[in-house]
Amino acid sequence: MTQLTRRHFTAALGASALTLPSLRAARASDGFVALRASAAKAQLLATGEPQTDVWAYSKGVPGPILRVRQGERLKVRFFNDLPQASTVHWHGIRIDNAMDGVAGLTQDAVPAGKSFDYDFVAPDAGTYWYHPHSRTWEQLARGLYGMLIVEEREPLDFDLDLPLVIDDWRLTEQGAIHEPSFGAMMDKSHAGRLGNWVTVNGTSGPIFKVPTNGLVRLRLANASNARVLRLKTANMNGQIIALDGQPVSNPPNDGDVVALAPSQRVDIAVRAPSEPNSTLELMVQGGDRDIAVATLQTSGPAVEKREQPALPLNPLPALARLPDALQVELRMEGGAMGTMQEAKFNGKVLAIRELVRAGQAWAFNGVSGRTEDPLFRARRGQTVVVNMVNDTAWPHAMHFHGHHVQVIEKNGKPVQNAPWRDTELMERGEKIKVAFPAENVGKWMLHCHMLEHQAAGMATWFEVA
Ligand SMILES: [Cu+2]
Repeated sequence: MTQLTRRHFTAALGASALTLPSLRAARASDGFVALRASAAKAQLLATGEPQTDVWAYSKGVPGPILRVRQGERLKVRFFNDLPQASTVHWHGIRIDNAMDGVAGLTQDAVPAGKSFDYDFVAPDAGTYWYHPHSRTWEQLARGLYGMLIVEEREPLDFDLDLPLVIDDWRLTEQGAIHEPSFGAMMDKSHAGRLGNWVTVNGTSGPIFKVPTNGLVRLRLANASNARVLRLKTANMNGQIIALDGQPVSNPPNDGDVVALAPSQRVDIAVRAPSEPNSTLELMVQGGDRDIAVATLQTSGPAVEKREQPALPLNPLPALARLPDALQVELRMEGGAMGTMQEAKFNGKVLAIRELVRAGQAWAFNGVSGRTEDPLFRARRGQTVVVNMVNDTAWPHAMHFHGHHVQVIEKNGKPVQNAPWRDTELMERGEKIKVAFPAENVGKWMLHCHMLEHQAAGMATWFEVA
């Protein structure tokens, strides 16, 4: 990793176990849970070092864990006490379109001082998260995110359910959020806003107590603006059981590294050591060395060993016959070291120099940024195949709203039984065909989740009618 400092390691020592508040009990009489975005302080650096001024949901980084049972209704009253407009997007949920939280597409941004009621059913069990979809590149980087856990209809037999949100912050030496670089073209046109400080659940190098010999369900989410986290799982002897909320039976095996792109999630079943006070470290691959970002420490007498439960599949619609599918081309262009000469922006063709002056650096099919017309319109129930070509020198994390998609072809080779994901990581130069049944009516974003890329042009939308 480029800029992670030595201090990170020392800061890791001495942090104690911490649990996140859950809002399950805190409901108003009308069933709404309050979620308030405001300025707050967070101890991102080690204890004793300065606190950081952040923006947070209900004063916490991350915000409260929202838990709901599969098929049940989640009602959240969002209050905006930020100095700017905001929304809440429920990432990965196959949601009612009006509740998707995209400013300017599915709702007006909620002005400062106002509130908005989100009210929806979560059809799929799994690990999801929430964050703003308005100036996301700034609001997420300032600390606005939280986990959304949809529990299986029948509780699964794990000894511990442990949601961990990993974030990559860009901080000054005093621990302040680095503000001068917000929106910097250097970040927009390269890898995005990479940070220099990693936290897990808002703490640097936390230690989590886990039951000795217990079976732990780790729910990992990447809340970084742009950093792809490459998790090393070999030392944990863990098994991937879900990706982006959806259970997987044949997890991708790429050595022992799990690439977690911005916004992606992975659930890992981990068997804790059978001796008390033993530790397992969650390692992230760095440039020249690996970094322990969190520690699991066994505590208490050994619990009886239990069988690992299988995750029940979610009711995803099946893919209809592909020969009848709507075929969509999506060529990704631009960025530093790219070949893009010009692109259309706000209806006008601009040469690359003019684009950059307008804060843009990327394009889909020669068009930079969201337009009046969608990339494509699909009929409800129609299978859509999107042929995504990454004609840039950078990786991208392509996020589909309201749907999960399946890779059917990679670099010209057919792929069988790929996992269903809401975000696909594409390495430079890669070509990926994804397919999905367009079953969810409405207007849906399709964008890169490296947030500076999204802000600089890598954003479009599609409509299901
Ligand atoms: Cu990107």
